Amino acid sequence: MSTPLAILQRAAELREQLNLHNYRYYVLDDPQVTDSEYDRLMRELQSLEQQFPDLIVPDSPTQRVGAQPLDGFGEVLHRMPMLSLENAFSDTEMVDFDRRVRERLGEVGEVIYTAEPKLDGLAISLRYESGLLVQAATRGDGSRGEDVTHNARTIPSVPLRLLGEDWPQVLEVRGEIYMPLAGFERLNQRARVNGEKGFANPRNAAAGSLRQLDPKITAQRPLAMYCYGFGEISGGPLAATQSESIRRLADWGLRISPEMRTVEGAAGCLDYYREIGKRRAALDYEIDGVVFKVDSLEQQQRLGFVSRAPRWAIAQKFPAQEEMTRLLAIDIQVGRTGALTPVARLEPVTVAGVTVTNATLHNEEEIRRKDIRVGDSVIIRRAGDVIPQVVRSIPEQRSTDARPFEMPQQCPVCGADVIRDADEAVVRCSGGLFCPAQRRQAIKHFAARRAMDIEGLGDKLVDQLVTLGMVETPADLFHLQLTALEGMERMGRKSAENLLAALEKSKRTSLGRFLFALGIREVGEATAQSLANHFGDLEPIMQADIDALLQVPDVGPVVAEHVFTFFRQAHNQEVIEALIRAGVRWEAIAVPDLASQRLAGKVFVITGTLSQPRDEIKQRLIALGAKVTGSVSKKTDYLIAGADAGSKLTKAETLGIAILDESGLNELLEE
Ligand code: JCF
Repeated sequence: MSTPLAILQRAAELREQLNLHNYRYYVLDDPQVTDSEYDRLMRELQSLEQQFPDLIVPDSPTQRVGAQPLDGFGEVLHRMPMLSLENAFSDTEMVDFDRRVRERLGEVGEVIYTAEPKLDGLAISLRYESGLLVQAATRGDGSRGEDVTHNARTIPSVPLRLLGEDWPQVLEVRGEIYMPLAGFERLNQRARVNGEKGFANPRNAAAGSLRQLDPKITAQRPLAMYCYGFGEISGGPLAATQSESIRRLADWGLRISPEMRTVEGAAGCLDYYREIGKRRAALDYEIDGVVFKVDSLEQQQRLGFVSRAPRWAIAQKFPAQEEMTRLLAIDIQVGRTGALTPVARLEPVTVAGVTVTNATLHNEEEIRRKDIRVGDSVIIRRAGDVIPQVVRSIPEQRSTDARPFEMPQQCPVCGADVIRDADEAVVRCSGGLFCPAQRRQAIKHFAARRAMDIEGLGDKLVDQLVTLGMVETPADLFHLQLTALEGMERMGRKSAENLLAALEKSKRTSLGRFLFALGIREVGEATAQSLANHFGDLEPIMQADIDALLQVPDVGPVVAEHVFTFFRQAHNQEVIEALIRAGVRWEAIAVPDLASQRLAGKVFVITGTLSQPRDEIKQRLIALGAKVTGSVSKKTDYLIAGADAGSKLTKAETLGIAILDESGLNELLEE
């Protein structure tokens, strides 16, 4: 059976549209259609190709993943070698490079360079013949690489067919395959969930993903490509300059760096280097420097090569973000909620210009996963302003007696037992506010700007006050005396007076701030405000049971439990009372009197799929005085049952509870 003409035409149309949408999305980052529209077109093409298999062509967007895994990689001979770059590790080396270029060219004026970030991925060469991708190869040793065509085809920013028609018959494009940071994080996250090790860095992840025998695996990896150079081109160069040649690639649907610029002379290069350096942390990919190339191809030709590196290009490297040092000890820090965090103490090492002596290790699980032991040689990474991290250890250099790390069973600060949260990787000190470490943090939190806003009571001062035993609970702050404060280190009469004035001023606060300042677990600013608005004053919050707390917008079972438990502790009740006696006060918030409302005392359960969000229905019922709970019991008055209601509906039926569907609910609400 031959394929009807109309079908042939439709398939061609779909291929063209899909290729264009793909280009808009992955290359230009500027999609024209929604994902669902794209999916719809793709499904239509797939279904046509299934009915009429002779429609399938190699550059069909349905054909990115090949059918069979390979047995091994073939070898590719690069007809034009894939070059490497000379490095400059300082401004001086960059300036020297520019001087050598001008001397060789006999140039009196400034040289124009193209500038671009140097991606930390792996180099690849794509070969297009008659506009079709026929081969993709890794760099290898520059002369011979590996054939990774089947995998390169799965990368959405690699066109299977070039756009337009003014491309040369043979076009070899060189560029970098990399893994965007967001995708790298997601990939490693998933690996961790599956109990796998994950990749050490995005570069390894990109290389590991491209060198897969099964293209189905590569297809699932978030890879992307930027083009920056050329191999064989039939008919000669594409333009007179590097920058113009690269721009032509963009017209054919190839992806080029939006950061590419042309700059003038060494000064222009150094400006660019600094600008990219500043923005480095904000880029969605890792770079290890900046590449400068003489822009004029005629000048490039005259400069030529030394061995495998062109004399017309240089990579100016950024200072390394990773260094090796020794892990001297793993200390434990105790946070405000008692969480024990391991901290790496390091032999001092300079990373990207800053001396690093501490690094985070997150938690016990992470230390185990990375197999980090005291005494190990470790790789430290410091990127942008983030806290330095221990990336990995080098177990090969480990002494045989190094023991795996174990969390202490007792809090290193107060000696209380350590407990492991049931569903968390976190271990906590059970000492509560009797633990000096937690007390210190609790007081810092209490004084913070968004909490009680006690101006001038910074972390250092809190540390001193707690160490000297002058403050044990937040309430003690309000009994500090001028004479005692004056006698403290780095505290004069004036600052002592200012602190007392700030303490006095902070006493007049709001219920929301006060609740937040108490530092109840999982109660952030928004939840604190929500509790305040719902209950109006402190007393009803302290009295509320779990059910009552669950009526508050955004309060779920975990938060309700923390709030309930907090106010049951005698210690917390005492501190609150002491604070109020010291003069801490707020205006009560007017709340509607639910007891007089139409649905006062009625208990509702909501189940199944409804046309409005469940939380919205819940809030409307609560506003009418009702209580909304999570499970059906004898106390339930009404079950609101949407579509596909399950066990709750059955239970309500057996208990003989009134059941309302959505229209019944609407009637009730509008009554
Ligand atoms: O981004 C890169 N890693 C990169 C590598 C950029 C370039 O323009 C390059 C390169 C390696 C060699 N250019 C050459 C000639």
